[in-house]
Order: sequence, then C-alpha cells, then structure tokens
Amino acid sequence: MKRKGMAASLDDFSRREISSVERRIFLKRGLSVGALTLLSGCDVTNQQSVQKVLTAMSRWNDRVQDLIFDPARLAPEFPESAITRPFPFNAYYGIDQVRTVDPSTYRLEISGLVREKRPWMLPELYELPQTSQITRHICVEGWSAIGKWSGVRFSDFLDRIGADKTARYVGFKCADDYYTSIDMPTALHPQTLLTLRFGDQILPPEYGFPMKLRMPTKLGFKNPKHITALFVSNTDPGGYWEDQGYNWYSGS
Ligand SMILES: Nc1nc2c(c(=O)[nH]1)N[C@H]1C(S)=C(S)[C@@H](COP(=O)(O)O)O[C@H]1N2
Ligand SMILES: [Mo]
Repeated sequence: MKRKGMAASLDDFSRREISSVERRIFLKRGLSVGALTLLSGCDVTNQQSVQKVLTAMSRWNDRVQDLIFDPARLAPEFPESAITRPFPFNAYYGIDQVRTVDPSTYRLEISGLVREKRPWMLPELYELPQTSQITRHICVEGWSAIGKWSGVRFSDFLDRIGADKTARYVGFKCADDYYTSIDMPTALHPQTLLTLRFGDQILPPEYGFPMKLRMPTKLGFKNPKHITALFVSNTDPGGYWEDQGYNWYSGS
C-alpha cells in the first residue's frame, strides 16, 4: 500500500489502523482483532490477509460512521485572529508542480443523478450567493491549520442542479488527476462549501484554484482542490488515497 508522507512505515500504519479500528469495534461490539482473526480464520502474520481484514473493517467502519453522523452537529468556527499564516500547502506532489487552470476555458462538468447537467463557467459561480467560514483543516500527515474559505453552500448548489438527494454519493474529479467522493449526508451538511475564495481572495493556485470543496467535518484529503467535475451516484466512486487503503469516511 502506498503511504502519504514519509513519517510512518507500513507496519506503523497497520498497527495504528488496527488499534484505532479495534478500539471502535471493541467499544461497539465487544470484539477485538484477536477475536476477529479467529472468526475469519486468517493468519495475522500474512500481509495480504491482514490487508483484507483491515479493508473489510474499514468498510464496516464507514457504515458505522455513516450511522452515527449527526447532520446538525457543527464543526467549531474561529475568529479571524486564529487564522494560520502562512497556511500550509499539501498535495500528492510538491508546490513546484501546482496545477494551473485557465479560468477562461474552465467548466465545471456535472453528471450522474442530477436534473441539470449543463456545465458551469466561473463567472456564473461567482454570481451565486456566497457564505464564509473560518474552520480547522486537519491532515492525516499530522498537521492542522485554521483558514477562511468562502463560496456557495454545497446543499444550495445541489438544489440548483436538481441533484437526487436520496442518492448515496457525490464524486469529484480534479485537474491534477486527484479524485474523491463523499456521502450524501456530508454533502448536505450546512458547513460543506463549494469554495471559490480563500481569505477573501480568489482561491490561489496552491489552495485549489478555481474551486475546492471545503468540509470541516472531514479530514483534509477528502477536501478536493481544482475540481473540474462532480457527479451524483449510487455506486461508490472511491478516491485517490481511499483506493490506497485510507478510510473512505474519514470524518466526524
Ligand atoms: N486536487 C487535489 N486535492 C487535494 C489534494 C491533492 O493532492 N490534489 N490533497 C489533499 C490533502 S491530503 C490535503 S491535506 C489538502 C491540502 O489543502 P491545502 O493545500 O489548501 O492545505 O488538499 C487535499 N485535496
Ligand atoms: Mo492531507
């Protein structure tokens, strides 16, 4: 499995994953990984079967997290004075390789279970009612930072395009080959914003020009930058890190 950053070895990661998932299972079901190993009859010393069990647990974990997600619970918001400066940059590549998107040819493509599939140009998006938030971004690599983002409340946008809100997923494709997906309850959460601005300025390239989906209820890697397409689906679209073993839900 490919790892984000260089901080932890695969073994460290697996151990951490085992203990966090185990803690949850233990709390919810009174089970342990030991018990699970006995039940599944697999050999924990074998990497492949460990991975299989971890993936199965991570999937099961997604379902539990989905059940306990409270759509009314808000992530903390902060005063302007709490904003982290400079705000960290992160991507699966270095800052010297930040993608540049041409605003004049940019289109946000819409597909899947939606009524209005016409693409959106940037000026049209800038004209929609906007709202701001100062919230904490948390990255699994071990850092967090407070920033200010402004844009269109995502649930309003989903209304506008006539999205089927009973569908399970919203998927995103980005200008840099990154992709990710979220559950519909999180898509409809009041703090989920289709952001066009960062700190009152048009989103700079490093922070995801022209558009980033900002969700203070999800880990950093679930917040796609440089979004070029979004689609509503009942089939799990996965994600860049998710498909390499990161927990899909990764939220609170
Ligand atoms: N398109 C795209 N979006 C992305 C990423 C990426 O590599 N490409 N990295 C994710 C990760 S892991 C983090 S922590 C945040 C970093 O956002 P920032 O540069 O605004 O701090 O973007 C997320 N969204
Ligand atoms: Mo991240």
